[in-house]
Amino acid sequence: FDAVCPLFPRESASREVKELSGRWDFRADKSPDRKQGFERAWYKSRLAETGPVIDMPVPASYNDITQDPTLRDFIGWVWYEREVVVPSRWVADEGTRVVLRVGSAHYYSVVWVNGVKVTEHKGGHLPFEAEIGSLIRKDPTTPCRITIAVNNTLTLDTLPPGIIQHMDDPTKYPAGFFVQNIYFDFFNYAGIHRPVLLYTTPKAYVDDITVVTDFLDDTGLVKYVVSVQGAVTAAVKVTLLDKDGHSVASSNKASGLLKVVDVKLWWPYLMHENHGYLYSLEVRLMAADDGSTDEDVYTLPVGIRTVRVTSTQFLINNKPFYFHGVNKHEDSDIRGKGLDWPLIIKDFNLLKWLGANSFRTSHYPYAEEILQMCDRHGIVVIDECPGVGIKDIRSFGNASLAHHLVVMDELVRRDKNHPSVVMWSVANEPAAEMPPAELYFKTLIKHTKDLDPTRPVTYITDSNYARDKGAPYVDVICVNSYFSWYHDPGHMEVISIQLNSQFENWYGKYQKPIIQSEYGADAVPGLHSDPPVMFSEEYQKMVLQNYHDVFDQKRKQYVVGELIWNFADFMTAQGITRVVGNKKGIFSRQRQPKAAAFTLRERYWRLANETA
Ligand code: GCB
Repeated sequence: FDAVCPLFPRESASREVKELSGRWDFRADKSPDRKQGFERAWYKSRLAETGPVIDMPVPASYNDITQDPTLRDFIGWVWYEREVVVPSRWVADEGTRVVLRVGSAHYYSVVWVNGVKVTEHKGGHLPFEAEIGSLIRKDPTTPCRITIAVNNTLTLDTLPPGIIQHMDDPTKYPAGFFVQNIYFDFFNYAGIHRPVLLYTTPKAYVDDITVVTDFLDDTGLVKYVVSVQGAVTAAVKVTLLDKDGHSVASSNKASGLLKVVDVKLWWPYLMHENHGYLYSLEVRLMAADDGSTDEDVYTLPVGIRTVRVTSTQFLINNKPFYFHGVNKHEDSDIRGKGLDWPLIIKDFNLLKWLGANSFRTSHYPYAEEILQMCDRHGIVVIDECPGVGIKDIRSFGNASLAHHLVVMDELVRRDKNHPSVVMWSVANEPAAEMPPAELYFKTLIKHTKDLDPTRPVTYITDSNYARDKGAPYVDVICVNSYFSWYHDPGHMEVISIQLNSQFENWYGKYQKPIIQSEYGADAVPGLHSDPPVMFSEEYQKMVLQNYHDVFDQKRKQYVVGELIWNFADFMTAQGITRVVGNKKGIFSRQRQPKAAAFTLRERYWRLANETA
């Protein structure tokens, strides 16, 4: 299968994009073993010819779209299909590459065009694509039929891992009954979550660009490498433009170093008036002299900044950076994990209202569109892979590790050029005290550093500092703790003691900077109690305040950040500790503030003013 082009599909003078968002035909394969679609080759003709179909929006999770409880909790293959009219000039011109790209589909996908399999992909949060020009040219008069089968089953070797449990006792369960067990705390939404599109490039095209930035006094340094496909000789011209479109540096080489005088650095939100300053790197692949290939143009946003970690600090542009931000989810009513622009922009407005300067992409890579917003607004990102819930010892096996390494390849390849991404997180709360965790994390972190030597690497731990086997390999210690919630529920008086010991123990053992990567408490919106009791808005607010007192002592030493769990309430599997989902949001799922949001807002703006 084709490798994925790492470049986000953008329109240019040489490239066109056709979005396939909207209504698709859909059917869940409810046969007992879920294999009927493959056995009867549903991809060979129109889906509506092999059985009933329903309307399904793309992008969106399918779970909350209908009134059918068996679709909400469905496990197995679902089938999507739509026909698209391909512009005749794309078909007519043999020199045009036509690429079908899926932003993400959860979890395993197989794609056919006019009944011919063109690609498959494992993993729910990263893009995949296939060149389909020759297929659509075979029969230019019929519309192009795209079929995508998606399976949400999670096993011990998937990321995140899960396990299917068959219940065979006929006195308790109907025949063939099985459940999907998961080890993570969010609903396993499924379907085509990000846009599906067709885009074109010329036959010879810019396949990848890598930039690494630095600066010396007032001079910005942009090291770049352009990779080209389909050209015999590649004449490349690169031009770096400032925000006003003025050229500030250029070169005629496919790789090199651009120098920018009086550089405007990329700064985090609220740290500088130039927060989120972006240059544009225009890369031009010249047409061949003999006319055999056309010109290709691709423009990449570039933020010039550096990242470095010392034993007590996290430095951006050599200045100490303190993360005051949130953990998020891609989650909302009706659309589940489907990409939704109103939601994205609303969330950025709320982040800015809060005075948050950062978030972690808990617990999987977010849409590229979201990272582009972070670049523009100066929101700093800890980019997390879907390594959440690695709890079963079998998930530390060779097959799991091999897949985890591939996921890091795909993630770094996709996100390496975002100035907002300052650190990779390879996992969340793994069973890091188990013996195989040491080699697993040593290998995984080394692999990630080989892929990208410019960014620190971490994983998020809730293990005991004395027994955590991966901590020696991380650059920053990221700790989650829920004092007076999961431990000593109702006793806020323990927080200051336990949190102080937590920091002192970790720092004492490792002398690395520490981020409180999660803390918080559930609050059902509108539930009030004074004196505060658990699940009331007052209790949530007081828990945060007790944590903040300790952060204020320790941030003068080696604590470099605090990320609240969570930005907003989100859906989870059903269970006795979840009241229609996780309620640790400081905003409700509909993005209305709870009392804690105002507490945090006051604090974040104060912190921002101190460090500006
Ligand atoms: C955690 C997990 C997060 C959960 C949260 C909670 O430690 O990292 O995914 O949602 O706790 O609320 O239990």
